[in-house]
Amino acid sequence: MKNAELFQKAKALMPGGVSSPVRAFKAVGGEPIIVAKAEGSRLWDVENKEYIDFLMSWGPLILGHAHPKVVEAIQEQAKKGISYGLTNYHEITLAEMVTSAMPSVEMVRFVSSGTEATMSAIRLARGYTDRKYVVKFDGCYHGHGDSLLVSAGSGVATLGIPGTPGVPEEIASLTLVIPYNDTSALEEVFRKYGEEIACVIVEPVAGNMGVVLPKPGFLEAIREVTKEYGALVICDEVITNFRLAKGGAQELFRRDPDITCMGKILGGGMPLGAYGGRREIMEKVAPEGPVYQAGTLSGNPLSMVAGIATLSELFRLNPYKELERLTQKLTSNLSNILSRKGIPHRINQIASMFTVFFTDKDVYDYETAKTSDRSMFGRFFRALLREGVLIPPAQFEAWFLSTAHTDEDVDIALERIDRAVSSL
Ligand code: HOZ
Repeated sequence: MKNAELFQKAKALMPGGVSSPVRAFKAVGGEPIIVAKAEGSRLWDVENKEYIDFLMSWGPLILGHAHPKVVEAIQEQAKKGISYGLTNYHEITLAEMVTSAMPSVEMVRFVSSGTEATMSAIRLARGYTDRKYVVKFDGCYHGHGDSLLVSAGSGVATLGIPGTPGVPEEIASLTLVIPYNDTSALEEVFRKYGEEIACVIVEPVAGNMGVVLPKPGFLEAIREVTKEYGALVICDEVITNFRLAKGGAQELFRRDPDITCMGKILGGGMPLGAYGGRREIMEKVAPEGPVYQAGTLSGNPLSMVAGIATLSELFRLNPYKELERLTQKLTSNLSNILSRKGIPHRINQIASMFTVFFTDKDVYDYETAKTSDRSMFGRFFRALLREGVLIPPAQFEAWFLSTAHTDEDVDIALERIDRAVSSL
């Protein structure tokens, strides 16, 4: 089977030939690969070409592909039933793991994706405060819910889709967008709309305009101004939960959001999201309270056991220091390769996630992220792919490392990157 033939067939059957836009490799040129299998740090396409994988399914696979403990947990559970549509005891175990890892989360509701988590969290914030406005930051991406697709990052930014056809103006106008890391704009928007703002939703470390770190004082300013005006803080940790530390970005930056959205690593690669927060707020969720949200597959036992197996192994290994060392080895050598070839760049890194921007400007918000030379990124991506290194097929995303990546993987990847960059 050939990638190209299969992709032609896929295009006739699915919009763009994909189930999610960024997979079409549209912004980087060239045809996408069709995956056959993956294990550890490696992935193979249907032509049996092997890649060292730094995409890692966009973040969930902190233990690498097909980790034996996760696979075994899924297999064992599958024999006992794939879905019950009733509460299973694994939900209670995972809820205990989540609430003890993140002290700000006293109660949690499991859903099936990060998008569902953020959509539900916004509804909860509006229901709790009885207010309508949501503040979000330019270039942050919180899934594809109507209120959150305004000035969004990720595929919306990558494909340059301006507004969002399908989202009525009346709904879009309830989302107030300001630049990331801009404390004055934040204070200004609260001065103007403060009494009507339900919440501020933020990626504590942005991962969907590429990796962008919060400036000192930015997250603190969000907490202060929301407290002053009685609005809630929703921390979107779908990428950062269990990635930056056991307790996510909120542990690292000592933050106490009102609601936290989770996903990705939480489900170890199975479809799983969650939102949780202070008891008093979560008690507004049905059936305890009046804010309705439901799902036939919510709390699905396969996702639960995959999440439990992933978090158990992660907590046992506590690999954060080692992951950071390996990631720094990759980013510092990658930066040297680019510098030797005279290619302007900035690498924004935290823990085991990072983004390479082809620019000579520091990247601290979406405007500065957009100074990256995207045609260079496309050439870089394609050259890496030819050499057998898979990275996100989009500028405004993050590379991820896992515990399955070794020093040898990084050495081989750097040799391939060196060859690829020479060919640019
Ligand atoms: N940035 C997205 C998730 N955080 C990429 C995945 C997708 O859109 O398919």
